[in-house]
Amino acid sequence: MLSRRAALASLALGAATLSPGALASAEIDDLDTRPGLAALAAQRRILYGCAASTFELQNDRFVAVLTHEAKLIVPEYEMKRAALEPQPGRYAFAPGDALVRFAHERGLAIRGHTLVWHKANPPWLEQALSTPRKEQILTSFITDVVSRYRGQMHSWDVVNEALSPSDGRGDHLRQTLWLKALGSGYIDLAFHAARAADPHALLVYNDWGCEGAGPQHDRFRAATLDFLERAKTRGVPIGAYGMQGHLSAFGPPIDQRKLREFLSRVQSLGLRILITEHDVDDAGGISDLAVRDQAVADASRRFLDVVLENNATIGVLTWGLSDRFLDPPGFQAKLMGYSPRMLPLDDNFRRKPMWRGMAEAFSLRGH
Ligand code: 9MR
Repeated sequence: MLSRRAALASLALGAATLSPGALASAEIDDLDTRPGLAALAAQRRILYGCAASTFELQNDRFVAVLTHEAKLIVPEYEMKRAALEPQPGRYAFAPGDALVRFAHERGLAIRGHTLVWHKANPPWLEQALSTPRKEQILTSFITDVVSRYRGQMHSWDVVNEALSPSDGRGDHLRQTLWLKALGSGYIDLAFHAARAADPHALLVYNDWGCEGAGPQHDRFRAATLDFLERAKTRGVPIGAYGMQGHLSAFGPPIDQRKLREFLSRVQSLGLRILITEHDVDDAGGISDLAVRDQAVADASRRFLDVVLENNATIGVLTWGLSDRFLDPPGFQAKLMGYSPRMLPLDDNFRRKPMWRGMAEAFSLRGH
């Protein structure tokens, strides 16, 4: 199913062009021209980027802010299979193409998200996976999509969220339509197909579950390390571990020691580390804005300080840049009567404490 924003975006997209019109000079004057996150990160040889959508990029003022702050984008929705292949074998590339073109015109890198996931799939997929063509259903999509953008992508999230230790399997794999149809070999098939279609893009295994504190996360970290190690031993061409980095401002704080240890073990497997979807959920706290913003900033900083210590870390992406485009508030936030503030910029594109914390963390890296 299309998300609200994706549906709006496909309506708004029309001829699939995202070139913004000229900005009124008063609007430009209003924008912060001090160095953005990407410039600060670049001084430490890190990429900073964010998820973006065709819907958001209809806003000229936001485009100016985004191109100032970020050096890398990732489509929030447009390269998921539900968006790319709504009918079997009939691709809808226009929104994805528009984002790739936008990135190139603006001097930004772009990464792809995501080739194999148990969510955001077209409705026809599950039935097609019960036919003898099931393996091809997996690999031909990867071949077609990765080949189309060959040489143009910084990296691809090849497989997303395939682990779920609580599902009880020795290999830690999540029970999904892919596992059911193809067995555990689907992971290897996917990475090899992606590698064959683009020899240079960094291939990423992307997941959550290793960021947090508590026994569940200990188990997730151990499972992830075991999974990555076995995949490397089999010669699966995984180049990086993508840590999503969805945090919670008012939940248990992350355990920096455990996170540090986990990331150095990822590094010792010869993998790069990319933070792919960082944001900080501020649901559940008190409603005072300044307190919430500071709690978000503190949680982010606590996380990024550890992540940036590791020199296998090549970049940090937030899952969006401005609170303006966040999905509608969840039930809890509605009860509290406030909208979520999970990202570096507020809903008027002004820098928040989270922005300042990130800027400081980038500036301190390596010191
Ligand atoms: O933020 C995305 C939301 O707008 C989409 O409706 C949803 C389904 O496509 O995916 C969300 O992004 C998810 C990402 O693709 C994978 N990790 C979790 C993200 C947040 O839920």
